[in-house]
Amino acid sequence: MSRNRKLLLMLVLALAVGSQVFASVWIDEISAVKTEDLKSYLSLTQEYQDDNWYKVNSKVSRLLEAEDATLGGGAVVSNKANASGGKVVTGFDQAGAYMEWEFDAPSRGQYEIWLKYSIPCNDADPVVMDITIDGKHLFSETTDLHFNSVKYETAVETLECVEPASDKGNGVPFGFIMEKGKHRIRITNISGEFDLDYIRFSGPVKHFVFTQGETCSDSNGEFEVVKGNAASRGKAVQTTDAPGEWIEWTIDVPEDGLYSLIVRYTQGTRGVESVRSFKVNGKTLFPSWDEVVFYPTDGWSEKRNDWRERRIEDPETRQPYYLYMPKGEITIRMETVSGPLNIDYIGIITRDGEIKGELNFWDYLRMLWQQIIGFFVSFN
Ligand SMILES: [Ca+2]
Repeated sequence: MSRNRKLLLMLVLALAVGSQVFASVWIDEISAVKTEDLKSYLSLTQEYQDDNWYKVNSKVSRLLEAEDATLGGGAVVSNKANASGGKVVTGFDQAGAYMEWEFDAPSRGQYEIWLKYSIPCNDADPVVMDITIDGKHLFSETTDLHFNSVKYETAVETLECVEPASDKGNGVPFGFIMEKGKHRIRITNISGEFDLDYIRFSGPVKHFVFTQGETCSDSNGEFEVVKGNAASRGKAVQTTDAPGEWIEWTIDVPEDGLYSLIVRYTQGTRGVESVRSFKVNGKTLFPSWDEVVFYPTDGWSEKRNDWRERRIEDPETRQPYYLYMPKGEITIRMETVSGPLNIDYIGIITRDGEIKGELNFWDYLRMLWQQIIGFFVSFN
């Protein structure tokens, strides 16, 4: 083989190897872009259903302390009284700050992710973050998640679920799919600031806790306990139409979470709108709580069941207000603005909670009896 031929062969070989290397790098880059071609959560729900990704049971609940995470980008552990574990992570206030946990998923399924955090002041900018699981985004929304929307009396401490920003407080929280076993969960700051106490992985949290209307304290001690057909335990409290008179109940919050207020009531005077103001722990949390309107039900539950359940909602969006309530006792105060109103019970309920009022055997028997009487009255 001549020298020129050898050189030519070497050149051909070099070109062949070089183009191979170039091609594989190029293909890697293309596929990297492809994995980031993300779909929205909504468009994935059918796929999730087809692949049997069910939401995990509400009893599955795992709490990971922020202070146990691997930290970077300026995030550091700080002591804080009253925080879970006595510590939080601060310095999550600049782009690129991150926290990463290893989460051992107890079963295959869709997990809700909740974050317990506090913001520096009432009107702080929302926190925007990015969440990856095992280094990947599950759906497009995880690159741009907004926090800081839930109100509570302290205003700066909240527990919030990762959910669609457009649908805060009333939508379906995102489900993060994970196979059983260990996963790396990382949150990265895009903008804003918060101190994180812990992160919780769980199924939908369900609670409904209520107290009897008649188990209350009031401004003049003269609120009358009345019998009500189909009332829980057969009794309710009659609140007066005298403006400024109030009635107050105490409720035990079973676990830290988001709850709305629920009232079972009758208002049997036609053409009258009864108005009440509400306070939780002595504070009016929303401007509309100064005048909550109760429209007439069909009667006072004297002959049949006229009770209605109602969550206290935003009058504009008609969606219930969700409040962050820490475990422990709270007080709910209702003050008369105008009109009469009977209260069977008042309670707090989580988004997925089921309303199951406590009707006993005698309540059901009384309802049945009223129905029999009603049948004969209408028959004659
Ligand atoms: Ca903590």
